[in-house]
Amino acid sequence: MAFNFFLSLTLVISLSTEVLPEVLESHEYLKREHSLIRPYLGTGTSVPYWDFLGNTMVTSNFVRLTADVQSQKGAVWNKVPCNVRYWEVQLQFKVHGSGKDLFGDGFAFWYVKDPMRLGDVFGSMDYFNGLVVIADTYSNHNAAHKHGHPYVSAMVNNGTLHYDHDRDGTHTQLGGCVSKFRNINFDTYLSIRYIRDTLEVRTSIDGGQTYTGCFTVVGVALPTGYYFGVSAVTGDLSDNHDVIAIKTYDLVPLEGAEVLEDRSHLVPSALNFEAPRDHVDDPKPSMLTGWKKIALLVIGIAGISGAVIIGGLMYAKQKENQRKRFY
Ligand SMILES: [Ca+2]
Repeated sequence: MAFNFFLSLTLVISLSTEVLPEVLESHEYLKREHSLIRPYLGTGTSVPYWDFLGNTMVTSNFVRLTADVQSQKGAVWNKVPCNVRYWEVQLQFKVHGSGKDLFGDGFAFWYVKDPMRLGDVFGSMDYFNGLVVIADTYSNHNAAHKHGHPYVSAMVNNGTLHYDHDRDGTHTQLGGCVSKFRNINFDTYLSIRYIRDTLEVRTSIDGGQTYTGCFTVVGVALPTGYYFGVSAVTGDLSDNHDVIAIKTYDLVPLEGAEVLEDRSHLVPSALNFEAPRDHVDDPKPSMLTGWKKIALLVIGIAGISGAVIIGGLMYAKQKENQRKRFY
């Protein structure tokens, strides 16, 4: 009996361990219409579901957004708007070039309202509506950062924010991590997962089959109906920015009220920006002239004296009260 009880208890425990919800709490389905997989070319010379812009070149093994050549811009854009509510995009990429110390500028993954716009943010449009995840290989403002490069970060925009290249977007980023993905022989991946207003970005760059967390941000609102894309840019510095594959998964929550929610009219927003990183502005000249400093000093001394006097009075009063209590 006792043994049976113990056995069933163990069973219950092990069962409950098994049915504990995983982090994902969803089924995953590959969405072919949002994926870019070898062989890229369909019948003829077109690539099903995808458009290309700028210097982009399609080969049989990779889609090269920029070559290791100065002043290039390229992008690949999904033709089909994403009406999947919650998704994960696994981007297999390769950034490589001849530069040992100097290389750039990087690439960006997009989920935006307006696709197919060449521009100044890693090859695509500034003041965008939606999400960008940036893999920035060149530090424009090294003194400003406590971190190294390459650096992966995210920004959500409702069309009003400017991406500040000179500061590597540090004041609009939601989160970020250093990721040494450049010029390595392993397959390198970036996973961008958006489920239940949470954005999770992970990387896989060490040849293992697993992802490592880069950052997670809660309170991110993104509508359905936007477009996926990847763009890249070179300037004075350059690199090959290659996309090997884009695999998009539909994350279907197993339960929850959001299943019925219409998210097509959401305005992109994020609850929290990361606290601005230390950045070195030119020091502002002191606005306090001589007499103002003296006035402040006087006020300060008066304040401190006042506090000491009041403190002393309170202490005396307290002592008196204690005496009253004891006698
Ligand atoms: Ca940069």
